[in-house]
Amino acid sequence: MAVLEKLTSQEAIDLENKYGAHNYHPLPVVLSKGEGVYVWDVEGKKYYDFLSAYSAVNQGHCHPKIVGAMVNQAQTLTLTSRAFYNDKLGEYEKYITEFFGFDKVLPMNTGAEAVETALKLCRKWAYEKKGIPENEAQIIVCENNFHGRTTTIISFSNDPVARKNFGPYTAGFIKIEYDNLIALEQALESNKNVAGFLVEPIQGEAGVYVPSDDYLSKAKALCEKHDVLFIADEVQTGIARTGRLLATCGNCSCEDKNCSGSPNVKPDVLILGKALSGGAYPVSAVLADDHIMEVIKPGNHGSTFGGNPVAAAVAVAALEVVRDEKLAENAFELGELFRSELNTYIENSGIVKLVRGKGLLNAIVINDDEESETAWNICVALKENGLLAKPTHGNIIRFAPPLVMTKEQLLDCVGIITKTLKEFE
Ligand code: IF1
Repeated sequence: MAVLEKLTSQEAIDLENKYGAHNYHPLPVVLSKGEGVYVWDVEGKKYYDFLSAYSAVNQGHCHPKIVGAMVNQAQTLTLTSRAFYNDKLGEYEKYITEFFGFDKVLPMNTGAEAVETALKLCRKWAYEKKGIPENEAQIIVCENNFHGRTTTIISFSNDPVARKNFGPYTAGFIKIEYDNLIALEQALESNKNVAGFLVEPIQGEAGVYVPSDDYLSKAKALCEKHDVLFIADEVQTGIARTGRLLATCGNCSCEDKNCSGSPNVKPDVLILGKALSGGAYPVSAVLADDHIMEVIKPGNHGSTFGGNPVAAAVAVAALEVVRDEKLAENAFELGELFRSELNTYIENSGIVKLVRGKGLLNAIVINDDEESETAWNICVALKENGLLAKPTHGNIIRFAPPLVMTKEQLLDCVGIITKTLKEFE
């Protein structure tokens, strides 16, 4: 079979099974086209995308402005490496640092690379600025975290599937319970060599756990008290996903009329990825002010593709779309509507325990145990009914549509979701 012939879904699935590593268990759907909030499978069936590639496609599939910027730059200059300067990186660095209110950015490609970069930056700052004895730095992380899949990152994961048989593990991490300020204070007071606290403003993979309203601000205050860097992993929660430009919300440039100013925390180190490119290209970034970023000297860190001209052009376009199309405001309003509609359904539901989230990062908890197939079966039924979503852990289904969704489309999706859930009541 000539690979260029149009594949059926089953042929495409069979090819992946035969020639690809089995590191995922995808829903049985083969997508071939995306536009805005919609995707199409190879047989031409149309779906609402309610996962947005795990919050990478916040600006909608194939946004013309972002794709245009990518194609234009790709036809001009794709990659110079950082052995030389290029005419796009400095402009991008100025744009993104002013956009989020930091002095400097270290450009990388994937979220995990940006997390690794932030860990290295934190450790180097601890040795050279805080005076922690070399190789003694400790970084506090939260139970049930998800920060990526590299060996160091899974070293501080407690997900056995992500961690087992990948040892020996990287040392230097202290795990505490998420959303527990007493646990954080105790860890800070009983370990003199703490360099940083790495935290997701909302734990996405764990099941969209939104912490108490004052958690992030009080955690930041504890970090300041102990001269520890507050490192926010906003790879999934950033770029307007939670109804604010950033879930930490501090120091951002948006004039969001809904912004109650909470939690209004400016991280010492901000990690971005995913929707920083609108899902068009791997782009991630670590932002910090000079007194932290200045510990990085030539040769300390880098990447062949980090800060390449295409990434720079795409990221500027992706951020302009967030600003110009007021995606944070839209996510805030549609998120309120989504949870209100789902809560009305839940009042009389036996199958759904609750809905939780912020902005358009939400999840429902299915009234069944973690090992059950119910959440998976609901997602297969949702697919049949024209909406794509996937369980995170066991009995939790994450709902994260592109932020360009209209109110009418959202209510259409609520109709599909409730119609499908009724099939399982
Ligand atoms: C997979 C999860 C989501 C992230 C946070 C860093 C990264 C991620 C908060 C690393 C990546 C992705 C990875 C993808 C599925 C997806 C995911 F289910 F794995 F946990 F979104 F919740 N920090 N999350 O969420 O970024 O290196 O992937 O660019 O690995 O299965 P990356």
